[in-house]
Amino acid sequence: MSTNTDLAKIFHTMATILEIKDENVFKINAHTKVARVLADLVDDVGEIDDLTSIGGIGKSSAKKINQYLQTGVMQDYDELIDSIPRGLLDVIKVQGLGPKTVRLLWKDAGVIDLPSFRKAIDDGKLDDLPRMGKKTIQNITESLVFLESGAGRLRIGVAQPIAETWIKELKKLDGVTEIEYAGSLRRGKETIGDIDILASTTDPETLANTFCTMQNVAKVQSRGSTKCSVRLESGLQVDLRIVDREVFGAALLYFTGSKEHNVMLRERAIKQNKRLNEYGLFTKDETCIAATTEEAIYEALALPWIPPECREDRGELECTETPILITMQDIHCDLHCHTTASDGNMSIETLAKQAIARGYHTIAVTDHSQSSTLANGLKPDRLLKHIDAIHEVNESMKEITILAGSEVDIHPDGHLDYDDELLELLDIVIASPHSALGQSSDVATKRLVAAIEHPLVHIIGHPTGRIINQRKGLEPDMQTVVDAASENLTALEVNANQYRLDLRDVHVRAAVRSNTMISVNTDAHHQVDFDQLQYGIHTARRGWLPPELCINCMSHDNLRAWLRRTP
Ligand code: DGT
Ligand code: CA
Ligand code: CA
Ligand code: ZN
Repeated sequence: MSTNTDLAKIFHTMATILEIKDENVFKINAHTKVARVLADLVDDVGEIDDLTSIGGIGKSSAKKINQYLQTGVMQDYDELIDSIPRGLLDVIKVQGLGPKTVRLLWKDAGVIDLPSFRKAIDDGKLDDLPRMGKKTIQNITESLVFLESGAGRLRIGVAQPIAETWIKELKKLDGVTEIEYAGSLRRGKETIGDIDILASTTDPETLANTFCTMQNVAKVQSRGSTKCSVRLESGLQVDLRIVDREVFGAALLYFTGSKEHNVMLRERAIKQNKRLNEYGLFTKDETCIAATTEEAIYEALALPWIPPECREDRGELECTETPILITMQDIHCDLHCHTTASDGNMSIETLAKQAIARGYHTIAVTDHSQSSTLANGLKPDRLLKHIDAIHEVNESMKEITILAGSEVDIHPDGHLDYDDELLELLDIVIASPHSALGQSSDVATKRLVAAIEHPLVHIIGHPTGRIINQRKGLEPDMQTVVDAASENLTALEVNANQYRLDLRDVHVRAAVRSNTMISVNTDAHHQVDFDQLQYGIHTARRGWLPPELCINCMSHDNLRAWLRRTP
C-alpha cells in the first residue's frame, strides 16, 4: 500500500474516532478533508516539499504527516486510538453503523467490541435505543459474527470464537465421532490465516452438507467427500477435512502443523527407517506403527507429546519430556485492571466481584497515571484518594485481596510519571510505555531498562506497546530487557488483550530462557475483557512459560512476599 493511502486511512480513522468522541465538528471535518485530499493525491506525499501548499492540508496536519513520514508513527493517531475502547473500531465496520450510533451504543449500552455488541443485542439492551429498529438489529446480528478485523490475518480473538461456534454446531450431527480445529488456531498463534477443521464421521454426506450451508457461507470453493472449503462473507476461509477415525491422530498432527514442525518430524522418521504422513507412521514395508492418536505417533518416534503451541521448530524435538506449560487453571490473580477512576467502566467493587467469580485470591486496581490525559489519568491528589478508596473496599471484602496500584507511564526518557514518595504508597506498580512508541531501538531499550531498574516498579506493562495489525510499537533489544528484568526481579507482562499480546511469543521464550518472571494480565477495562485471558495464556505457552515463572500463579502469601521484595 502506498504512503498516500496509509496516511489517508490514518486521517480517516482519526476523523471517525473524533466523531465517536463527539468532538468539535470543524476538527472532524478537517481530518476527513485531509483523508480525501491524500487519497486523491497523484504525487507521492513524501516527494512534496511544502505540504501546506496543497489545498485542505493545514499547518497542524502537515506536521502530523511529516512526523509520520520521518518516524513511521503519528503521535496524535496513537493517542487517539488509545482513547476509546479499541473494539469500537470493529463495531463501526458493521454495515449501516455510523460514528453517532456507535457512540450511542458505547455510552448507553456499554458496547465496546463485537462480543459485547452481540451480548447487548441478546440481552435486548438495544431495543430501547433510538434509531435501532428491529430490522436494523436483525441485519446487524447476521453480519456480526463474521466481521473481519480488516488486515489479511485475523486476530485469534476473532477466529477462535467462530471456530468454536462451528465445532459446537457440527458436533451435534449424527455420526460425528471426532471434531477439532487444527492449524495455526490450535497452535494458539496471535493471528490466523484460515480456519482448519478436522473431523471423523460415519455420515460424511451430512457433515459436508451442513458444513457447506453454515450461516454466512458466501461461497463453497470445493466440496468433496474428504475435503470441503468455504469462504465466508467476511472473506475468511474455513477448511474441513474428513478422515477415518483410525487415522485421526495422524491427520490432526499433520494439519496442526506447523509445516516446519512436520518437516522435522518426517526427517526424524526417515532417520529411524520409518515414514510419516497424514495417514500415519509406517515401517519401510508399509506396516502402520501408529495413527489413531498423536501421543502414539510421538511415542513411536521416541518423543514426548509436544503441546501444539510449541510446534514451531523452536527446539521442541530436543525435549525428553512434555514441557510443563502454564494453563488457565494456574492463574490465581489479575494484576492489571482499570476502574472508572481512569478509563475503565467498572467500580472497584465490580472489579473485585469479577475476580471472586473467577476464583482469584487477589486483584490489583491499576488505573492510569497523570500524563495519560486521554485515559483520564490520576493527578497525585486523586491517586491518594483512590488508594484510600481501594483499601476501604479491600477491608470490606474478606474473600479477596484488592491491591492499590497504578499503571504508571514510562516517559520517553525512562523516568516515571509519579514521584517516588507517591509510588511508595502503592501496593503494586506497573510501569508501561504509552507515548513515543516510534523511538529508536536504542532509546527504547534504555527507556525500558530504566523502568526495570527502578526499585519501586514490580511489572513492566505491555512492554512494546504494539497493537496487532495497527501499530508496530517499540523494538527494544529484547535480550537486554529480559536480562535486566531478571537481574532486578522485575516481571515483564504478557498483556492478554487480543489486540496486544505483548510481550509476544518469541519475547516470552527469551524471558523464560533467562529465568525472568512473567505476569499474565488482562488489562481489563470492562467485564468482558476478563475473558481474553485465554489468548494471553496461548501466547505464554507459545513462549514455553512454566507456571513457576509466572507471578499470577503464586499463592496469596508468596505473591505478597514477592511484591515486598527488595532487589
Ligand atoms: P495459517 O492458516 O496461515 O494461519 O497457518 P496454518 O499453520 O494453519 O497453515 P495452513 O492453514 O496453510 O495449513 C494447516 C496445516 O496443514 C499446516 O500448519 C501444516 C499442514 N500443511 C499444509 N500444507 C502443508 C505442506 O505443504 N507440507 C506440510 N508438511 N504440511 C502442510
Ligand atoms: Ca490455517
Ligand atoms: Ca488451511
Ligand atoms: Zn496501558
